[in-house]
Amino acid sequence: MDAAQAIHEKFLARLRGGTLPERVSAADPAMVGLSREAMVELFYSQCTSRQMDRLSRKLQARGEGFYTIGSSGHENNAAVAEAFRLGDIAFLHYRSNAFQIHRSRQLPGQTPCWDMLLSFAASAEDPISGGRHKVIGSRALNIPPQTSTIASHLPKAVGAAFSIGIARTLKLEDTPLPRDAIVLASFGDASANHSTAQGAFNTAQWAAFQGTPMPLVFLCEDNGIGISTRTPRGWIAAAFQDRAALKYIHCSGLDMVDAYRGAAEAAHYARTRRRPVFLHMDCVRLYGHAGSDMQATYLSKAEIEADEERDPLVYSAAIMAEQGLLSNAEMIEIYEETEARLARIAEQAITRPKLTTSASVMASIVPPKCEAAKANTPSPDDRQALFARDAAMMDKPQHMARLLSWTLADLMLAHGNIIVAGEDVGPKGGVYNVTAKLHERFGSARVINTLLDEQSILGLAIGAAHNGLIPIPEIQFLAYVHNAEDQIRGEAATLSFFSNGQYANPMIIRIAGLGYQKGFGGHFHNDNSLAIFRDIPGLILAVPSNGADAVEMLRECARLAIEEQRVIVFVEPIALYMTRDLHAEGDALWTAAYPAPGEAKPIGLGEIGVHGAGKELAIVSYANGYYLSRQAERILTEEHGVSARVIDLRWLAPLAEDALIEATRDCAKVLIVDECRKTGSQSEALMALFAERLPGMPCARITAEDSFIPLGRAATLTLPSRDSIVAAALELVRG
Ligand SMILES: Cc1ncc(C[n+]2csc(CCOP(=O)(O)OP(=O)(O)O)c2C)c(N)n1
Repeated sequence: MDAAQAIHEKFLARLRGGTLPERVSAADPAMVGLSREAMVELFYSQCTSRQMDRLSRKLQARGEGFYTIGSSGHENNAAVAEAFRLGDIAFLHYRSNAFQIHRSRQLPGQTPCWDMLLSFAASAEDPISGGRHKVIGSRALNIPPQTSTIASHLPKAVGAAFSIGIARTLKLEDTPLPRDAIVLASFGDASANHSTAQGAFNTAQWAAFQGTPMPLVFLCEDNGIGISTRTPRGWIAAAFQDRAALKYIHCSGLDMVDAYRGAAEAAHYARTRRRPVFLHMDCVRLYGHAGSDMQATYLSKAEIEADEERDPLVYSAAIMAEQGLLSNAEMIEIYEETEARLARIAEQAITRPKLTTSASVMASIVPPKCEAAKANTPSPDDRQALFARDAAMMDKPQHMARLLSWTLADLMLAHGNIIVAGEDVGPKGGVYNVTAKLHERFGSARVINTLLDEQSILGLAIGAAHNGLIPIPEIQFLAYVHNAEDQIRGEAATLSFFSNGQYANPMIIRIAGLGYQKGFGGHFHNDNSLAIFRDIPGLILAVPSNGADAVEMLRECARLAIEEQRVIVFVEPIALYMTRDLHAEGDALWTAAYPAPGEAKPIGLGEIGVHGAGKELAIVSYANGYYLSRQAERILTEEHGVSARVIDLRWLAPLAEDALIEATRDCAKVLIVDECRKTGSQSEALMALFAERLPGMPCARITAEDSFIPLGRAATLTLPSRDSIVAAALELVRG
């Protein structure tokens, strides 16, 4: 028999036969502060959650539903919801339906079952994801939707908890999370082992250990198994009950009163002490992992039956009976009436419209524009004070690193909700001084030296963005973003899509990267691939080649984050940070004077740079490739009589296709210079673009080899050089 049916029948048989079991806990409702009304309401929520599970399986069998990962056995999430406030943002495990159902009681006018059934049916009217994903979530209930990647929501939960303290210190008004809010992040016992989860626990501990407020409850819903792999008995308790600066609380998820006791204690501790808690709740997984999972292939019949005997709904019924709250007949009536009511709602939900066009699917990839946070227009005096110690340098041309640093300072002065976070960005000012003096100017609450963990840095940014901050996280070197890539690819970039544009996490991720460094090297400091950013829908990838552009591009990125809620990756070419000269020593052609905000011509998203007007050849490049192409162009003109123009892409994603076609259309030939590895490089997209949009245009490319970068003088052997660009250009032009 189907597990859901077996458990259903056992529940009814126990109620009809009057054979309810002993409770698994002696926790007393009055002692833990659980009122009689609340207990009855919890029972209702639990029955609703159970019947939603049963219904979703039936809908899937009919081809009307698309998701059956169940919450059965985890119904005491309702008791957790009872212990938390609506203002407590909840990043939930996928078995937490009962949490959402029960939380909805805190807000009048909610229709959680209708909402969830629309989601089961993948209807475009599903209020959380618009039919894009079956997720638990509700904007009104302060439950952002989570992706399927287990544990990946934990770093942002830490970030959100951290941001509550930051907002408090900065006295920011109107942040989405109240000042006394706490954060809830739930996950399974197998997920607790994931390095992402472990990183999040460690980060919360690291912060709390040094007194940083971290009002956060990690809820481990321990059902003893992850798909088919058993968690060693006792592992979660052994691994978590004695960690530095992490309070451990255990409760039974089989007993409503004990679950509430544990959750209330955890919430109280996190709220009053502003310190993190690990709440360990025993649960049972009743229907196997998900729809098609056959438990019998990896669990014995006896094991499955033993689990079925631990049904929390049966224990809740025992509590109702013990406390004289509901008779067995009344419980049967509630259970069956819930089933019938939900079935009626489902018949309506499955008729609601689905997503029918690619445009409707894609409508929420880019988040909606928002009311811009109030920019404080700094007075000249404010700016003068800000830059007092740099005044002597400010009217002289400077290199990119210093120009970026001043741009950051001006942005932070104008927008009190911008924070900068990363490894060593504080008093040291970062490895390349780009965040120099920001710490002394804006303090530790806005210029945050993080621990050494890229997932946590990006998680901090995502969580802080959920709370109305505009984070500018820094990744020290491009090669080190890869171990945290999912936080961009799977989390930050997907949030608007999966929440139908209701949630956004605007941020500018600054990353120092690319090759050509002299004297400091090896592959990991000269990583020359941007492939991982090129295929992420909605992500903006900015790569300036010079300081003047970098200033205006960073200002545009701030506007895009603040006004348009965009996620931006801003890659800064390390080799050009301190570069001053272009053609000859002392020419200072790669420096620029720092323009105050509004003084220089802005560079909008998608605006490319065009140098020269030669018609024989257009060289299309970016970053170091653009710099070298500018050197090559002079040789081509002066020594070979080739008239060329050099185009700087500036924005690699989205590619400014129309602008590029317009800027090259009147040229005879196009040479693409790409410093990234040939495979996966932008040159692939550019070759395709020219083939499609300018058929017949002779087009060639020069790229880096598919190699890693070696040390010392060999560091540039695999990369395009000024001379190889000249050679490739001559070959193309002269045929
Ligand atoms: C990073 C990642 N790896 C693998 C998976 C596939 N997967 C989905 S759920 C799951 C098991 C999770 O078990 P547990 O955390 O104990 O939660 P439970 O399902 O038991 O509630 C796995 C391996 C995933 N979703 N994400």
